[in-house]
This record gives sequence, structure tokens and C-alpha cells, in this order.
Amino acid sequence: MDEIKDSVKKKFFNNPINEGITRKTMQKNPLWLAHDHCNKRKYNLPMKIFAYSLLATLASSLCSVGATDRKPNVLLIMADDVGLEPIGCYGGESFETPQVDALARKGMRFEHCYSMPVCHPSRLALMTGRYPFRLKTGWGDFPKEEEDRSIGRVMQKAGYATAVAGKWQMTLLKKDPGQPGRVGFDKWLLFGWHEGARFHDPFLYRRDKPPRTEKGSYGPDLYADFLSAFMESAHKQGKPFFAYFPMALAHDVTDDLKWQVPYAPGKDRWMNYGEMIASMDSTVGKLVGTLDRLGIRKETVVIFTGDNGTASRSKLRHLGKKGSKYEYEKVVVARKGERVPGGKGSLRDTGTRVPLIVNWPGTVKEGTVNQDLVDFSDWLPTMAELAGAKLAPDRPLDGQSFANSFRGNEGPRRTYAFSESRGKQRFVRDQRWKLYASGKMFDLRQDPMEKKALPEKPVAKEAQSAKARLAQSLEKLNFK
Ligand SMILES: [Ca+2]
Repeated sequence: MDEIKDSVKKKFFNNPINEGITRKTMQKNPLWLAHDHCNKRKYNLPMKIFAYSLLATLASSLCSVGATDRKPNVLLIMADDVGLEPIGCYGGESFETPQVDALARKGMRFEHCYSMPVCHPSRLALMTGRYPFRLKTGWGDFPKEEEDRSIGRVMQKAGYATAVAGKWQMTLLKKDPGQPGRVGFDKWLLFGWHEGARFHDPFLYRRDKPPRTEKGSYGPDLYADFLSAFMESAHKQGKPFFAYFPMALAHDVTDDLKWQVPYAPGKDRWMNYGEMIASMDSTVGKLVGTLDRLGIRKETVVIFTGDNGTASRSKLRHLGKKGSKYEYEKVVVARKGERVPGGKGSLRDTGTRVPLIVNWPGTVKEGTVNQDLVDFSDWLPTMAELAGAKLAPDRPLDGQSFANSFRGNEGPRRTYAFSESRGKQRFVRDQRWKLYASGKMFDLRQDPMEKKALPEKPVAKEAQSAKARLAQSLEKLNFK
């Protein structure tokens, strides 16, 4: 007993929190004696005070371990073909996006997140933490050697329950239906790429079940319900979760099927872009509602982004075999007083500048706007940092975690963001200047639509030094 008391005392006095309390001061305390109810022995009060203090110290240190070291849940929502223009909190005026705006109002909105200009390469970068040109993979492939090191596997190895729903587009699932499992997802509900409908009567793949058409169902409802059920089940099991939601919305219907996928019920056409944005927004609200209901907002990081810029047109109707196969609507969206045509596919801002909102009540400061640079190779290292996962040291990543940016911590920040198109066009940029691998440079503050490149040797000193710096970044990327 005395030995235990001695070791407890030692711990107590060694704890910096109890600095200033000495054995002497305790002994001199007149309230020395008190009754110990457990042992029915006479104990001194200072001893009791010290025992309580010790308990409090232990409890507080346990609480702080819980608060700082607990792995947060992550809900990563990536809308399809949604740039800045359709989103209200980014100045969008054509549509209402109250659910996404609420995430920004209660969280942080980034002004400078850059994706690849189209779906597949953005997903490659997100899954691997590397730029697509390094992966030497064809359109629609995912390199085998990256499977075990992908974002899903990183989270899974860190003890997370993992699930994905919506659009996969890493491979053709009809040829390789088990691939989502190999890249680290425990569960999935995914529409086949060029294999069937994604919205009404969707054709869907699940783990361990043959794919099937869900007659009478609306895909986005099924994807959201699936992820809601997954989050609830992981929460009940006491496991942190990684719910990855590459949405079907607001990309138009798939375009290369020999038959016509169903129109929206009661309509003689598919949903138009505005209807898809409204559905996208309410689907986001549905998932956030699940987190509210479970009471786990403070332990869940909700992230909203887009995989590339707004599409320039959206399919409305099937026209049969004669003439043009489809009727399209042109997508032009009002933002900050201007009418902006969708720029998906282009390396301009309208193709690559995407929304990024991080909402984490109690950790991310409410209503903040962040000017740090983020690009699509940053997802994997950011998730790894949140999960406390160690990445293999032999693995060179292009990405770097931006967790410090939303946690409000000091630490290194990106000095440039990178994007590439399917051809050989590539750029590096910062918040103001953009340099293409071709040598063309733009001042985006003056010329956001890149109408006129700066002279080869820019006149302003600031532009000259920006060009030298960005050229060095391009050089370091070492294209081969
Ligand atoms: Ca897309």
C-alpha cells in the first residue's frame, strides 16, 4: 500500500500541472486528517486532496487524449461537373444551394482548389495522391500497383470502416466487379460506367451481389440512403468511418448506350442542369441530416468538392437515330453578375477551379474563407493525416496534406497547384499567376478567362519573379 502511495505521489509531484505543491506544504496543512470511507482508515486530507487532484489530472489528460487523438469520421462528397458557378456561397446566382451554403456558413470555404479538367484523371489523383501523368495509365484504367496504396486502403489500414457510393469510374465494373474492394472499400453501391442508368431505374453494383436494375428507384436517393446506413452502422460499432460519395449529380446521363435510359418520371426529357443542382444540394442535406440525427457532427469532417468544372452542355432528350442523337441544353450560369459558360474539359478556371468546403463543428472556424492552394493530389495525404495513418516512405506523393489549413494550424502550405488535360497540356499556378508547360503565362487577377498571354518576358517585376518561381516548379515535376 505504501509502495503504491509512493508511486502515486511521485507521479503527482512529477506532473507539471501540480508544480508549486510540495510535500512540505501538504504536511503543514492543518486539515491533515480526514476519514477515508473505502478503507475505514484515517487518512490526511491533503492526501485526499492530492488523490482527487490526481484523478482530475488523469481524467483531464484522458479527455484531452480523446479530443486530440480520436480519429474523426470523414464524409467526402464530390459532386460531378459542378464548378464554382452553380454554388450560392461562391457567388452563384442561377440556382439555390442552401444545404451546401450552410456547410460553408458553419465551416470553411476555400477559394483556390484545383481539379483536373475531367472526371477520370481527377479520380486518379484523388485515389493515389499523385498526378495522372505519373501513373502511365490509359483512359479508364487504374494502375494495379496503386491499389494497395490507394486512399481507401490507407483509411482501411488506419482502422476505418470504408464505403463508396455513386460514380466509380476507375474501371469497367462488368469486367472487374471486385476492384472497389481491392482499393480499400468494405462496401459499395456504384453505377456501372457506360453500363446503364445512373439516375432513374439505375443499374447498380454492390459487393457480393450480382448487378441489377433498381426499377422505380432514383439513384441519388439510393446512394445517399446506402451511405447513411453505412455511417450509422459504423457509428454503432464504435468504428471511425470514411464515407466517400462521388455523386452522380450533376453530370448528365451516360451517352454511349445503344438504348435510351429512362427520363425523369412524368417528363419527356432527362433532368436539366438546374434540376440536377437542386437534387445534388438536397442530397447533401440528406447526408448531413443523418449526421445530425446520430449526433456526430463534431466528430465528423464533412467535405464538399467538385471533380471538375461545370459542363458546357447537358443532354435533355434522345432524338432517335436520325440527325443528332441528342438534344442538349447549353449550360451558362450566372455568377457575381456575369454569365459564365461551363468550361469542363478546359484548363481554364471554368474547367479546373472547383468548390471546396470543409465543415467540422468545434474544430474548423465557422464562416471562414481560406486562400490557401489545394490541388487534387492532396486528398490522400490529407485523409491520412486525419486518420493518423503513416504513409510508406518509399512512396513519392505529389500531394500534401491541407489539414493544417482548415485546422488553423501553422505549417507548410502549397506553393503551386497543378492540373493537366488528356493531351500534354499542363499548368502550375498560384493564387494569381498561371504558367503552362508551353511557356504561356497569365495574370488571372487581370485576365481570368486567359484571353491574352503575358509577353514572353513579362514587363512587371512581380510577374517576372512569379514566372521564374513557377518555371522552377514545373521543372521539378520532371515530366517524362
Ligand atoms: Ca466530372
